[in-house]
Amino acid sequence: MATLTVDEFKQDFKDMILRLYAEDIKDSDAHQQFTALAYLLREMYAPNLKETRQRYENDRVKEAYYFAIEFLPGRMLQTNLLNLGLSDVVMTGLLEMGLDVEKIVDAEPDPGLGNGGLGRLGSAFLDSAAALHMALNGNGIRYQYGLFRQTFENGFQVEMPDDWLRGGNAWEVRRENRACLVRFGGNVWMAEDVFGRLVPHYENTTDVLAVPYDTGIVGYHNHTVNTFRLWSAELPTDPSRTYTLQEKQNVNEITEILYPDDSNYAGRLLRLKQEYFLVSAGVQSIVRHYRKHHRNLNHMDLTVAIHINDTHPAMAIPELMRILMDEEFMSWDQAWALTTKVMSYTNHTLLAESLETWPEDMVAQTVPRIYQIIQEIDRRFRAMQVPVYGDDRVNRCAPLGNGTVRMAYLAVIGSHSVNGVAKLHTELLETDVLKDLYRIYPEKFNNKTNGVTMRRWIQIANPPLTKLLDSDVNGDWKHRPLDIIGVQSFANDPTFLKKLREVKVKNKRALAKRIRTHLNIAVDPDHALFDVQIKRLHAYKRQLLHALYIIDEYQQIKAGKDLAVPRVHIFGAKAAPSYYYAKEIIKMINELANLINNDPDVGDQLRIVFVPNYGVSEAEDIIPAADVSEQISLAGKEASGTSNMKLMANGAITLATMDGANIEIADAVGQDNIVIFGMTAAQVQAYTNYSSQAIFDGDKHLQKVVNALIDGTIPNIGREGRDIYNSLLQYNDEYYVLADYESYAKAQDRITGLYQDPERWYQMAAINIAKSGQFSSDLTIARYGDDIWHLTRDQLVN
Ligand code: B1N
Repeated sequence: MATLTVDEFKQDFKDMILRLYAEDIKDSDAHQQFTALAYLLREMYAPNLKETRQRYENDRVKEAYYFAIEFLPGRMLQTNLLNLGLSDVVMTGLLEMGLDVEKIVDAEPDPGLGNGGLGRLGSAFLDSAAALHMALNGNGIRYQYGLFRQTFENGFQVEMPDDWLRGGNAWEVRRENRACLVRFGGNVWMAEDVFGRLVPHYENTTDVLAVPYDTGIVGYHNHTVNTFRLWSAELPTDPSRTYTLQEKQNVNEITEILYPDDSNYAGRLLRLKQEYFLVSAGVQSIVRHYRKHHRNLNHMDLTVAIHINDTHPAMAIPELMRILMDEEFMSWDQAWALTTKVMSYTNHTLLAESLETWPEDMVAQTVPRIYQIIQEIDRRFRAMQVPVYGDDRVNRCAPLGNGTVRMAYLAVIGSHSVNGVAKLHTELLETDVLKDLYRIYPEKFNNKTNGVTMRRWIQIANPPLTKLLDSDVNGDWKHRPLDIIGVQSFANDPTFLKKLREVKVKNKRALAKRIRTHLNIAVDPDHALFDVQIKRLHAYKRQLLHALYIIDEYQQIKAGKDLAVPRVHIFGAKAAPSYYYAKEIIKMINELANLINNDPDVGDQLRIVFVPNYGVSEAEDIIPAADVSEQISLAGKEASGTSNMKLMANGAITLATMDGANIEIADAVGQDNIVIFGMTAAQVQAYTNYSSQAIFDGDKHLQKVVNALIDGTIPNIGREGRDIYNSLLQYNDEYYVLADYESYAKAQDRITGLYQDPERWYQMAAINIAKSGQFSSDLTIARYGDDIWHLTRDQLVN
């Protein structure tokens, strides 16, 4: 915690603006003011960053490195203010100087270095680890362009580049003195050196300089500041060599863009290069750091853990093997024993199309030495396991197969721990996706249900709720997440429930105001139910199911039947630019919005708001204002989900299938405080003779709803409507939308009934908030630290 008076802050701020811009505050703009603030904060935590690093080194503290191809940090100004304990002083000071705090906050670019939940989870973990004094470092890629900015033109998604670094990044420090060389391509062969050791010889390789940029991750009200390192690709500074423009472009392109495919494996060469670039730079820098204090790497596992977040960084396994053998001259057996002790792996998906496999020839050409090592891992795995498990099973789960490198299998075989991200997900890994390897290595498998950081999603995003919890709830919910259970004792207290309702209405009014100014849509925060679905646009997440219900509501209204409760349906979703079907869904929902929002027959009963460019900052505005949380994926497809957790913590009622972490939310709050519908994963698995046409033919009501896609009800969707219609009928509805429709519509009707009884509704909301503590990423990361990495940490009392 930093100490500073309001007057000192004002003076420091003024001086900083002068030093940076040679200007008075009154002449500076919001971006300059943000930057000056960021620099001030950086100066304040810099000593702690240095001391944290020195403490880890001097005390030989075990450190874990979280390798991930994406992170999604969100804006950092408010997080750092909160964690340093400076929010009040700085807010007061800025107000006294007559500055517009909201404008300053909004001037910070939101780093879109991830697609969705996977990247956001990594950032939540870094935040939580620092809060718990855990030595966890982030290791990722500094993409020059983050995930595209989404705009709508005539209802179509249009992608714009996200040039987030244009105004500079105030939080990072470039550390050219810690750069590493990463080798690509060329030829490699093994030959004896003068000592008779087998070493690789390389020719015609392309060398790329990996330059790290470090950002401090400030712990909550403590002295820990951890390091979040992002690598940027540059030309090596080799004075004996000149480079052509083409060569420069080939190098720069490695860290130029983030692949915009959420949960989808693209198989592009550039992505493979990104993966090896991240892994090689990261592992080299870990080894170099370790070597400063140790004569050899024999006991590296005692102070180093490397975590592979999904398979994208799985080449960390052969890369560490390479360094241990080629540069440290360890035997295979010793290197392998060490590598598997250091490495651990999290799987994030069950979708077949997301499981990464790389063509062997592509790997052989791009990273030849790594390919040799993977071949040897494969050979030894087979030699060891075939006698025990037989050819068939081993063939099914070896690292090499069908001419490809199977990254998930490589990750399992090379790690000591493999975890899924929700109970159901882990179970399905064990019984289905990874069942052969589970049979061989049952002891490696474990579950770590995801979590979210309540500092960002309650304290920062929802100040009114924070205030209510602070004044009424006993215990220390800000430090001990489970203490939020204190809300439960108010579940029958009408005074508290009234205050909770006032909190929600206040947040809804704030969101309504933003919707009015930015999107020019009028929504009624006082009477309408805010029904929210915010996540990537993906067929398995079934935004279509939600949209069909809105058509249903609209048809009711047109038939002269008023809705019992007015609704605002809020969507936020980016589609991968190449995901044609997902973009058609966006177009359809936008045209449906156009129709409904402008139909005088609808009056105030129904609105659709499609918030463009959904990301972390948009989520901070929407989530506190949500009444209903739509978590309606086909059961067995969503590994966990995390917006479900943020929304419940903000008092939204979950409308869900029994999928991912929804199941654990249902267990926590009980069947009376959640609305569940649809098939279970087991029912989906057993439903082998599904005919969407049969369901359609047997349900007049459903026919009318689905026909709206093609009968001209919704203008301007000729082609999209037909394609979506065909996906449901001609192509037998891959995600069982029609099979679950009736159950979903009934669940929505239950929601309507519940909402009409405000006391009952806010009782449910209170219980959801009370039970959200178990989904704090503080608890999740503590379990990673205890069970997988064996790190020291602060004890959480609960
Ligand atoms: O990871 C989240 C989960 O909560 C979600 O259920 C899951 O869908 C998500 C390749 C992915 N799985 N796989 C990805 C993202 C980008 C990419 O290029 C795969 N994202 C998830 C956190 O566990």
